Amino acid sequence: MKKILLTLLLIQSAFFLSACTEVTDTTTVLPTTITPTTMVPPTTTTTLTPTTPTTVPPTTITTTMVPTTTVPTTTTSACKAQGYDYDYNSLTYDLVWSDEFDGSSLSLIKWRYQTGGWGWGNNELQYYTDGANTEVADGHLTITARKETFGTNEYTSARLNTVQSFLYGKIEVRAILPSGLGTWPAIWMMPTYSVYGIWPNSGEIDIMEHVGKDLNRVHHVIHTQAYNHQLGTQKGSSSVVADATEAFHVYKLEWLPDMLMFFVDDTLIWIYDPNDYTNCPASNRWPFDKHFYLIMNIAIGGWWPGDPSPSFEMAEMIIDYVRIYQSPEITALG
Ligand SMILES: [Ca+2]
Repeated sequence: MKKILLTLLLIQSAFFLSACTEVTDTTTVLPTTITPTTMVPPTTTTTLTPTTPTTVPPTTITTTMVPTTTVPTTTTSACKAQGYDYDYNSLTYDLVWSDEFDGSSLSLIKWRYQTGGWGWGNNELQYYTDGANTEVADGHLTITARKETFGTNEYTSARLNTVQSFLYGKIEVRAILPSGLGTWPAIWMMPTYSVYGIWPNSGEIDIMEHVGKDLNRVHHVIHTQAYNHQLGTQKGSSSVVADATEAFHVYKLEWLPDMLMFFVDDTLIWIYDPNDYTNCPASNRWPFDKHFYLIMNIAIGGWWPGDPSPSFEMAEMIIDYVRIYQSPEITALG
């Protein structure tokens, strides 16, 4: 059953890929250099600021910023993402978590601010504040990046994490992306606990990334121990969403026990299935069997997006809702 369904999925995927213009090859995605939360520095951030950020490559910086965990980085030999027997087309889903942003303030029961201005391992320029760069009104959450001085940072913005974490499910975020050179919005997921070791060993799922210098190209990327930008082996894909910075689209992840499916609206853009690359995926290719939380942010500057233009003043990401569904059939698989 699984193989038949997978075949159907791949046919379906091929159809969508052929129907979608300008889908790129999975090996050509630009490096994704978002830094995981395990690398968040202590409150005295200056000690972790790159000493020569304009010349030190990301790999070196990231390596020097891994202070928080002692979890071994060795991987298990057990095959992952295998042995799950389910009928994809028969799965049912229940809404288990959502924020429609219908109120007048951000729910701090659902979200927490991640603050700081230390470059986040990517030479980013913004300081993430704890409320001054977000607004909830008219059914929307708006994250605003601004050119304004905050300490030693020349820009401010916000980065929000869900308090709750999740294992498998559908994650849907309906959003209008910001535009402007140097902007780097992301909707992504990081592991709650680094069970398989520090980044990238415990994984990172980038549901949506966009950089202003490549307007309207939406990226979907995963990082693992075997596949990550430090090695130049990250897996991902992208497509052009012609009005991504002007109109709402739904950026969706379907996270199954054996594959990750990335959608824009109802169009399947890419599937990550580690069995496509190896006969017995271990955690170095499939760390996605642990709980992850969702992150939404706008970074400014950094190695991938480059500097904003001198005329940059502000940019907004408008989020209509975040909805997370889980399937009892998948949950029952254990
Ligand atoms: Ca809404």
